[in-house]
Amino acid sequence: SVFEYAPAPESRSAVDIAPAYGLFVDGEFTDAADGKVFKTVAPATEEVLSEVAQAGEADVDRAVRAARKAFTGWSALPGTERAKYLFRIARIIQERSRELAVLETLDNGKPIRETRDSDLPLVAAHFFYYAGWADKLDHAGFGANPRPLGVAGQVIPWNFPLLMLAWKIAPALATGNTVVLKPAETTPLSALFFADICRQAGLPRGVVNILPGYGDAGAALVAHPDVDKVAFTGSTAVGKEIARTVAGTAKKLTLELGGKGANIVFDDAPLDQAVEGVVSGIFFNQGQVCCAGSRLLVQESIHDELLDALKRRLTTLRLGDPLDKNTDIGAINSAEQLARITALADRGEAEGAERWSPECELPSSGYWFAPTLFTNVTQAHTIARDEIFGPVLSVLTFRTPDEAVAKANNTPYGLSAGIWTEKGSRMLAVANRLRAGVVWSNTFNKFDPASPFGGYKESGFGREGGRHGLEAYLDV
Ligand code: TXE
Repeated sequence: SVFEYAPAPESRSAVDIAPAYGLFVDGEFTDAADGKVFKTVAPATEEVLSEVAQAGEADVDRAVRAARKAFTGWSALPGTERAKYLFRIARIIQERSRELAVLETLDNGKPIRETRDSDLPLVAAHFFYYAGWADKLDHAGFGANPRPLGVAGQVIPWNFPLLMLAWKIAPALATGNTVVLKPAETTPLSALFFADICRQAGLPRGVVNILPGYGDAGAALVAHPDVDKVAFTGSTAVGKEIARTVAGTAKKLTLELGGKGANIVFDDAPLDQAVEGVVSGIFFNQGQVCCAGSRLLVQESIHDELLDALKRRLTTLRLGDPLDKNTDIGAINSAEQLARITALADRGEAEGAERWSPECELPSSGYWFAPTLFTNVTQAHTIARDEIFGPVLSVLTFRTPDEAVAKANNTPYGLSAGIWTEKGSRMLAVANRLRAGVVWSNTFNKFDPASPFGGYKESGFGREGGRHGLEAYLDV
């Protein structure tokens, strides 16, 4: 790994952030048509990192036109040629991964260990994986000569800025589509660095366009009449709004929305391993993960033993400077998100659940929330139902596998679940009855670009990753 000899803390100077950035349209960085800009802030310190052009409707129109113009040439390229660009992009991401990891940690607030060891390797892996498909689409099981859809309008969130970009852009380009992507307003920087990487890779102009901005730019993109395909990852509320916008058109749509994942621990589970999985399930990226294991379902007979072990483990977590490679818990991404988490946790307490956090000192500036456990939680509690999207775990109990399945499925969401047991038969029987797009067993948060990811129920539809991820960008 290129990070093996990185010092702790990782150096802020590993990345050169310009004081201002433009939109990336038709291969050039440009101002917004109305000249608007917004500031992006490091959530760990509230330091202003840069001033970024803010896209509006006119910019969306300009970017979509650039993508449409580029589509003719890009879609006509042989797959082997598109693959070369994607391989090149993947290699540049690897070469620049230290810089990108530091950048992502600064703009998002998550620990460098995560950006360095999870996000960036997965981002590169995603481009490598889809590069491999670009010249094999005839063999993907969709019939001969499947066609790209055209211009893809993509809107992504702030929790995995570069990884969500990779999930969206790699399959779109591999299949011959062109892209207009809007990153989230709190994390625009890595997408703009990616724009620079596209230039470095010699990607033809207009194939990828990046429009930093707010929800209004996202809404304009989704509604643009010349966008053929919409891909969204974000809140369920906005996802439903987008579904309504798209409903009256011929656009294709995939949605990856919220979750309320259950981590189910049976009495025969390898306990230490389960504790690690439960901790990673909810505290990875401060719990700001759509597939977080935010509900712990523990078999009643081992409740006390597991909770004791869990609390002991939580007291060892290190919260603080995200650039320090020993840090486990970084900052919450924004003041708004911190307010949402705080309100839901307070509600848990008000509704009678028992709150516990390890002793930990929160830094005086930035957005921070201590790892939090709630016990005595019932299914009626708000914290057992609503997505918190923060480092807050709700603990419920069960007695039988049937009860575990019923409770795990008792949510409008259906994105992820985890099962901890030594019994293979039980694992398979339970997994098959869970209404969740991904079920992990004796592990959690494992990702592979070859594995499709996506939700059941209100967690959305369509799959990203794997061969299935190609289908979302093809007419078959
Ligand atoms: O989401 P939004 P927010 C959940 C999580 C979190 C909550 C709110 O529970 O607490 O959503 O987060 C763009 N048309 N998830 O407010 O608003 C917006 O600019 C088109 C789960 O950040 O959905 C950003 O780029 N686009 C989740 C993106 O949508 C619009 C990840 C996501 O922002 C828009 C994030 C509109 N009308 C939050 N309004 C997951 N599934 O992983 C906003 N946007």
